[in-house]
Amino acid sequence: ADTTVVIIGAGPAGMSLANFLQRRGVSCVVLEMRDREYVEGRQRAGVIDHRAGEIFAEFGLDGPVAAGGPVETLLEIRTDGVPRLLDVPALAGGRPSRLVPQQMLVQRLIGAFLDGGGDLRFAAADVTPHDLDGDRARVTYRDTDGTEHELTCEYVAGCDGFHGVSRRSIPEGELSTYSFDHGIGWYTVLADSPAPRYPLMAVSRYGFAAQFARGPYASRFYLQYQPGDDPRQWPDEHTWEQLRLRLGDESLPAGTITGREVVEMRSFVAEPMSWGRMFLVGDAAHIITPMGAKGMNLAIADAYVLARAIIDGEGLTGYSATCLRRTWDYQEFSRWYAEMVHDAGDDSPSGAFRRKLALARLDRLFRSPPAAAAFADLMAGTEVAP
Ligand code: RFL
Repeated sequence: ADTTVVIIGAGPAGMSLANFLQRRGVSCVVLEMRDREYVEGRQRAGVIDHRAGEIFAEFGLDGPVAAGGPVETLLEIRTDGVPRLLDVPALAGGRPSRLVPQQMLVQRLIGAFLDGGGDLRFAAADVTPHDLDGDRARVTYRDTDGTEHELTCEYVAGCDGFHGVSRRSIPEGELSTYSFDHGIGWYTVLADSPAPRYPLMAVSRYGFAAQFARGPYASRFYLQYQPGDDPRQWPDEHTWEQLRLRLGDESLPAGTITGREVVEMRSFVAEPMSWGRMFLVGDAAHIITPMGAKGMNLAIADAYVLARAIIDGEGLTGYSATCLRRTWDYQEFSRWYAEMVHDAGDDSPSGAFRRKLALARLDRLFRSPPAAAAFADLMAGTEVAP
């Protein structure tokens, strides 16, 4: 074969896997349909959890990848403007997460892989896997000149996100899919506004809002919106007004908004996560809501399980079951978290009842050490036995 693993997609999943394999001398080629500038500029997630940090450290990538990322300390939960602080790393037994914006993580992973002599081909068009159930798989693509190329390999790692080609290349009927619409509208803006002192989640009768640091002078805000509303039509002044109400902070300065996006609060899982020589990794196999910040961390954890199985040569039969166990654990966590903070701003009679439940759930985190520890454990990221 031309290489051991063809990796489709150079996001967090694909570039983590590529670096793990490279560090253990397993050959791979990465095919990415976009150009480098695009891939390195895509802003999304911002936190690598403690477990992901351990994984990078195991491959000597802690410094090159996670360096400089401030350690997360307290989490602020503000209820109707009243702040309370939760020491999540301490509650998790001293396991802090780290602030590393996704585009910085991807930039660093690409840099480390190329510095190590890695083979990464950008602008690869029409990437198509073939012979996934044969003795050897093939992947074809076209370069920018339109020239067709073919790579033979032992394994194909489908790291091409939810809309990629990998999952679609598995014959229909071989996968069971599960999807869920959480029925919550979420609007996110990226703004040049000072980072909050602590990651901040605010629950109020005006709805949910959150603010997270994306570097020292940038923040990502999230705002819940009512079904039927279209926040993309909101004037920026309305967004700031809503943020001030929900965060209970009249003096919140209005910065320049540099990005606006409606986030689908949607979950999706495909089972199994492999078929023949194709292994789905990250968003190609599952989508999770941003509540709990697990999307990118799941991608890194999947990449780790696949890399270990290939490096150790112990067979790949357990890959899917191991990854799915963690995926469902995190899906449940994310749903629980979303219910806890989104039911507080609905004034219908059943909404008023759910608001009380939501506040009780939040309150439990501050009253019950076991409840707080369970929450913190999931925030830090869990290891699952195969
Ligand atoms: P990605 O990042 O989508 O990367 C897939 C790569 O594959 C390429 N590709 C192809 N290449 C070749 N041929 C094809 N046919 C291809 N099709 C696609 C794409 O160009 C791309 O480079 O998937 P990956 O690597 O699995 O990583 C997953 C994460 O990106 C995702 O889970 C997170 O961004 C989700 N997410 C968050 N996760 C967190 O852990 N914490 C967060 O706070 C968080 N916030 C977020 C988020 C996602 C968001 N959006 C918009 C989806 C906030 C937002 C707004």
